[in-house]
Amino acid sequence: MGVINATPDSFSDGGRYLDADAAIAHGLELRAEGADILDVGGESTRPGAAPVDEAEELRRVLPVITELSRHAPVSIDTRSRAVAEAAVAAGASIVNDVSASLCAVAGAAGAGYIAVHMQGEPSTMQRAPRYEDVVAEVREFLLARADAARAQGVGEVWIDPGIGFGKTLEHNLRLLRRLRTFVDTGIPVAVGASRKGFLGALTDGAPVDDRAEASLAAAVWAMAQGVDLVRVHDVRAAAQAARLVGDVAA
Ligand code: HH2
Repeated sequence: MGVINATPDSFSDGGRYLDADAAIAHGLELRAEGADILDVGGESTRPGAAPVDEAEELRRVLPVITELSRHAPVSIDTRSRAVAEAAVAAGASIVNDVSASLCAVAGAAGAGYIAVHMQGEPSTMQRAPRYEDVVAEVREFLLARADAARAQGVGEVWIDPGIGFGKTLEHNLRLLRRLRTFVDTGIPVAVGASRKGFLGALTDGAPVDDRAEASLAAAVWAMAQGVDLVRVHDVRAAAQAARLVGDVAA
């Protein structure tokens, strides 16, 4: 899955694809590089990000989804019911939901659904994330959301532990270390670690545009644990790695 952030403030590429033509061109490039799904978002959910007005979010994503869905499967990355509904009407075939609350939209539209775990809200989630047992709690939450999605008639469901969404470095590492716990549920698993802050912390402070190798390592780790979907900014390298991991694991 290749990331297209049509936002002014995303943590890694904010402002680069706010213009619809630039976002579409970037999406086509990611498709050519090997992305199976193009993930379009119009609201940054980075730690500390402020929520975006729905009308503005719609204005950012709809032209991009309308065009890109003619070329590839598109997911809408949103926390807003209205945006998810409009996006699937415009051609998105998957609802990628970091709020884990929009499965009814996916069910009604016959779309796929990605339930992501987040503790708290983006504006405050990194202040003091706390768990008794992060792996068990995230697993239990995601199983319940997958059940809810199926009850709403969703056919294609993924669960995503939500790396960086209300998690310390240690929480992120535990979730990555124990990805098999999620894979063993039998539900397809998605992981998004690309360029995230914990990779900076693990690489002596590499800035966000210098985390490509660490991001690739995280994606390869996830794929080798049996994860079905990796959400990445740098598709070319991840697609090559996916082919290699797929052949080795076959
Ligand atoms: N992470 C981000 C956004 N959407 N979706 C899923 N399924 N999993 C993730 O880990 C995930 C996600 C945050 O990354 P990004 O879109 O690059 O940044 P921003 O939220 O600043 O736009």
